[in-house]
Amino acid sequence: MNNKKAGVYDEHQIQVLEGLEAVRKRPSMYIGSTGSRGLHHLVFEVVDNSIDEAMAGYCDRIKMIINPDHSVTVKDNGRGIPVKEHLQQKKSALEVVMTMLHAGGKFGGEGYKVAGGLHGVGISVVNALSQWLEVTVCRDGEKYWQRYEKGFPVTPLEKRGKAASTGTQITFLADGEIFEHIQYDYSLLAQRFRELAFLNKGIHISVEDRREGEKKEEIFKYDGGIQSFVSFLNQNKETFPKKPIYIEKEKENCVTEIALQYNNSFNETIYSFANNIRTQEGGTHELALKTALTRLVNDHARRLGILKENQDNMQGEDIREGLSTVISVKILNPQFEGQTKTRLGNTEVRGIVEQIIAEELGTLFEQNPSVTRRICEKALQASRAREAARKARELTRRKNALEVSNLPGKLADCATKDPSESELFLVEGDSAGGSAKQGRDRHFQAILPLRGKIINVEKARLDKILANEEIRTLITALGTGIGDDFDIQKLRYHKIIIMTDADVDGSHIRTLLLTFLFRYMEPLISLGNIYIAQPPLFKITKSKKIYYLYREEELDQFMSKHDRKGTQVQRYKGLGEMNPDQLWETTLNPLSRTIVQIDMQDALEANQIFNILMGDKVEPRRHFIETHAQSVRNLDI
Ligand code: 0RA
Repeated sequence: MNNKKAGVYDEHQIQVLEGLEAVRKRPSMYIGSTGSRGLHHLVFEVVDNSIDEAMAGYCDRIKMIINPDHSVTVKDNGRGIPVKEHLQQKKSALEVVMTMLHAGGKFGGEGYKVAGGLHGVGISVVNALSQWLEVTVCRDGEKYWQRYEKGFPVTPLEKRGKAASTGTQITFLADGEIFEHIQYDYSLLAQRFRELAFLNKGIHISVEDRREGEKKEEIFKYDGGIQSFVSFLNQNKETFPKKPIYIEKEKENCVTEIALQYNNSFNETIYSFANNIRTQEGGTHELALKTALTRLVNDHARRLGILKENQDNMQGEDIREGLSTVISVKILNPQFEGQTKTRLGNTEVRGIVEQIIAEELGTLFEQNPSVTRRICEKALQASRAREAARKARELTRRKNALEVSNLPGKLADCATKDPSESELFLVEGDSAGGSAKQGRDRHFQAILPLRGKIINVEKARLDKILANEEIRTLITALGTGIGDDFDIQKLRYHKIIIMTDADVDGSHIRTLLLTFLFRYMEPLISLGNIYIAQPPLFKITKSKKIYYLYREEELDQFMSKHDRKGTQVQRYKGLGEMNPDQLWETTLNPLSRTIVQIDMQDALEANQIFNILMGDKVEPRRHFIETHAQSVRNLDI
């Protein structure tokens, strides 16, 4: 090594040697791992320095390139790393930054810099873990260049011509002896750069992959900052207000930005950041946001008379139902705590952020009363729904506990109490229900007529689902409870047979029922307890003989085989047109009927079925039910 040959073992040299040795000996201590995460961390580390320069207001363009040889270039138009001789070290400032641990922060002093956690370890760590690294600095009209290997300079700092602008360019090749592999995941890098572009509005960040067969380039630049971030999070959803609410304020050296917008889901999404680092575990800024927002919405709800004097305050979770929020703070000395060092600990931030929300968001609320009203009303609705869901859940729990004595009046139960021989028919409409009750074998067949429309459980909260009469009746009749309370041991019928008309309405009701069962009683499907009845489409009377046909094609076949004279064809429009005897013979009697089992033996297929049945699109759902009805597995014959 150059340094050793020179024989100069001054303080700086020893520090560098010890530092670089330590980093190469225990890389995980500095970058978390030597796997994929650690590898990508190198890039983030270098880019963070450019971002720091941008946060200080000196840089608005950053470019990252994955080169064909798997080295990475990061270039910015900041001030450029200082190159003058460092008085104490007798080295250029650049070399100090590149070789000494935690040297970066010694310059500049002021400004918002990333610290703690895995970030902020400094470029020297990247340098130490690189097979080689080359840095070009444009400053004071000059272009400077230097090369390093495994952290040590292998050339002196060279002047390489004139420079009209300023900036820093660093290219490094991660050391294959240190890392498990040096294959970068473009989308992982792009995702973080998109995030950085959201968090630092106006900065132009471009990402380019120049590797063979991977060539692509993207540009991230968001003048709306985190307001654009929230729009991005809510894309493809119905939103309110149209543009996310946005506030920005600096107070006591703490820059706070908040953007929020409701969407039509019931989920809450909070992304919080401190100095561009995602604070997964939250912390003082996130806590302040939640507390202040809850207080603000409750205050306004009372002022607007939406929340009456005798009513309790709404809870935070009610106010945040369907809310997407991004909060980003930039502070001077961030303290990161918690298991993964992703919780902001700075106590002073709490008061500052609460105050900013009260003032800034408070003003916006006053200036936009219609928006404020809608937010308050939405929260109140969520609060009522939560209360109703709690009561409804309790109710179904209690009902299940009381079992048979509380069975719904509409249910015509069977005589046997042995679930393994019991069948429950879910029948569309009262008239068909009446025929089925008369036509069934009451020893083992129970009938539950379903009158109204079944609620679409995908489009409603649990409270509304459980307020649905048909659903409640069904839950009570089956005896198992739902969701987390589901207990297969309590199932009262081992065969549950859905019996609906062979028309669009019937198929709709069947779909809604299956959707409910998938969502809240999934084991019934996977264990094969659910069946679909196959009532006939046609009744043909010929020479006092009766034929039942179950499919359209069968009619043509029948007609071509038989003489039409004296042939009466009746198309059944609904189950209600059959008398009890006919219903028994065609649809109920295990010896003559056909029923289709809905099964989910193949997990993959099940997943697909789930998606089809759960999706927004009606057509694939209908198609699924129709095709399943074709692939009849006749279990009774
Ligand atoms: C130390 C001091 C100054 C700038 C930088 C470091 C700096 C580092 C990096 C790393 C990548 N890009 C960078 N840009 C700047 C301030 C120098 C001055 O006062 O002019």
